[in-house]
This record gives sequence, C-alpha cells and structure tokens, in this order.
Amino acid sequence: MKKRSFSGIQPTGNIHIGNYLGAIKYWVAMQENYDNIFCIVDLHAITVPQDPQVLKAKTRELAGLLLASGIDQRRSILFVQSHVHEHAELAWILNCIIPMGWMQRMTQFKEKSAKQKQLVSVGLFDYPALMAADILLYRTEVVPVGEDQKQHVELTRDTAQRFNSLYGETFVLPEPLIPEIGARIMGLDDPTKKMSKSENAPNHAINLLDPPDVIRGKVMRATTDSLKEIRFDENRPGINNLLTIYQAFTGESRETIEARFAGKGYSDLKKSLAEVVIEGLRPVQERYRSLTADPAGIDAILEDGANRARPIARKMLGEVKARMGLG
Ligand code: ATP
Ligand code: LTN
Repeated sequence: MKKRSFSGIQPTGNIHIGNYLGAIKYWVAMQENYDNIFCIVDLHAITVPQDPQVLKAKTRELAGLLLASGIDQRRSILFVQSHVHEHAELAWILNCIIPMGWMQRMTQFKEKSAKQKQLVSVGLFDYPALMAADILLYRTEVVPVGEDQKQHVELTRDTAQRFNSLYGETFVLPEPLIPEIGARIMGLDDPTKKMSKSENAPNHAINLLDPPDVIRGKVMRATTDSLKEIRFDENRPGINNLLTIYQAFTGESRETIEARFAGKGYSDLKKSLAEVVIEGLRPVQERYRSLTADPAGIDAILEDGANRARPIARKMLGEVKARMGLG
C-alpha cells in the first residue's frame, strides 16, 4: 500500500518558479511512490476578493499547467475544491473545535492581512481550518508543500489530534514533506521576501509561462550585492537565491556549481541561469500550449477527478458526523 499524499494550490495570480520548484516539481516526482491527490483550491482563493471570470479562467489555466508539468490524471486525482462540497462542510465542523488562540498564531494571516488593502475577511483568518479539512478528508499521511505552509500542516495535525481525543480515533495525523532544495525561492527584486503570486512588482517572479526574453530580462535585473565571489551563502540572499534556482533546475551539486563559476562575474552566472530556466520551462510551456488547445478536455479531466475524490470525502465526513451526533 502506497502512502496517501494530498496537496493544494490556489488558482490566483501567475504560477511562478517558486511554486514549481517548491511544490509542483516534487508532486510530479511523487507520483511513483505515493497515492496522490492534488487539489486546485478555489475556496481558498476567495478568502481575498476575486473577479469571478478571472477566477474561472485561472482555475483552468492552473489545471493546464499542472498537467503540462507532468501531473498524470491516470495515476493521480486532480480536482477543484469547490466541486466537492464536503470540504466546506468539514471546515465548518473543524472551526468549532479549533481554539481561537491557535489561529491567532498563524504567521501567514498576519502577513496577508497586513497587505490586504480592501476587506480582511473572516475567511482569510479561518483559511487554515479549510486547509485542515482538505487534508483530513482523505486520510492523508504526507503533505508536500513549500516551507511557508509548514505551520498550517502542524495546525492540521493538532486539530486531528484534538478531534480524536474528543470523539475517538477518526483522523490520520499528517506530516509535512518539505523539499531540501527549492522550498523557499525568494523574490528576484527583493531576495529577503519569498517569491509570491500576490506580489505585483514587475521583476518579482519568473512565471511559468514567461517567454524566453522576459525570463532573460528578469534574471539580468535580479538584485544581488556588491561583492564578487559566487558561492552559496545564506548571508548573501541575492546570490544565494540565484544559485538555489540554478541548483533546483539542473540537479547539480553545490560544489559543481561553485566550481563552474569560480573566477567568473555575476553577469556570467545570470546569463547562464537564464538559459537554464528557459530550457527547464520549455517542455512545460510546449505541453501547456497543446493541452489548452482543448479546454473541454481539461474540464473533463477535472470532472473525472472530482468524481473520484467525492466518495472518499463523503465517507470520511459521514464518519465525522456520526461521531458528533450530526446528520
Ligand atoms: P500567494 O503569495 O498568493 O499566497 P503562493 O505563491 O504562496 O501564493 P500558493 O498557491 O499559496 O502560492 O502555493 C502553492 C505551493 O507553492 C505551496 O506548496 C507553497 O508552499 C509553494 N510555494 C509558494 N511560494 C513558494 C516559494 N517562494 N518557494 C517555494 N515554494 C513556494
Ligand atoms: N494553503 C496552501 C494551499 C492549500 C493546501 C491545502 C496545501 C490549500 N489546501 C492542503 C496542502 C494541503 C497554500 O497557500 N499554498
């Protein structure tokens, strides 16, 4: 029996190489050894205001990008969160057993609410309860995510434990699975901040669908320091980030990379990094173009995914409700 793995990604903004190197690339590789479910979390997306038409288009675009990156619908379940209403129902139930204090500690809420100029919704605060529901509905054992989501997976685990002690053994306790390389790709314009979809600065992120010239321009303008030596060093976030991206795309060791650039300048590194990224993304972009030529085909894959996810979710929710005296 393979272990169950579940992960989610929001259909907002432009998918960038941080999402790819910190999450998607590992999801693709995990298809060999795990029983995988991947979810496009549109109910999480609406925790901040979304234009309905854009949300719909981004959901399909993201499905296309995941499939183009190598998610295989025959080996994995790929579906849209709002198509399986058990997620919202379990989130409500979990809301009622999660203490306020646990939520108040969540750093992502603190960051996102500070950035949010319009309304800060109750949903944004409650976001981790819905994420816990996503994970717990499928008896998930591992959750492959970037570093930023670790705290949410820990809250999920605490929630499962609390439910189990209140109502009897029901949920499996999940573990986060965080990659060694690429778990925290930083912004090109400001390497002290994580690369993020919701950051709008033009030179912040390399998007998966950026054409070669755009990628070259962004890499060449990336913020570095005024030193010379090219080596991995966490105290030099700009150069460290570029080298990490290089390492994640090539799979080469740190020593090999440092030896290659010994005595060379930052612009040599940037030129070669741009080509590595362009070549790394080329097959994904090509497959994306052919997949999106048939949008109905993508919709059918998502519908099939929801049809496979729903019975698993329904069974778990039924068990939860029975334990609580509901339904
Ligand atoms: P937002 O900034 O709008 O919250 P995001 O860029 O963090 O969006 P998500 O949809 O929240 O994107 O994340 C999808 C997956 O990508 C998650 O597993 C997350 O941990 C991972 N991820 C996001 N940003 C990075 C990053 N800079 N480096 C590595 N992994 C990342
Ligand atoms: N919160 C996550 C997306 C997400 C998720 C999940 C990840 C929603 N539900 C369940 C793993 C498991 C994010 O913003 N990256």
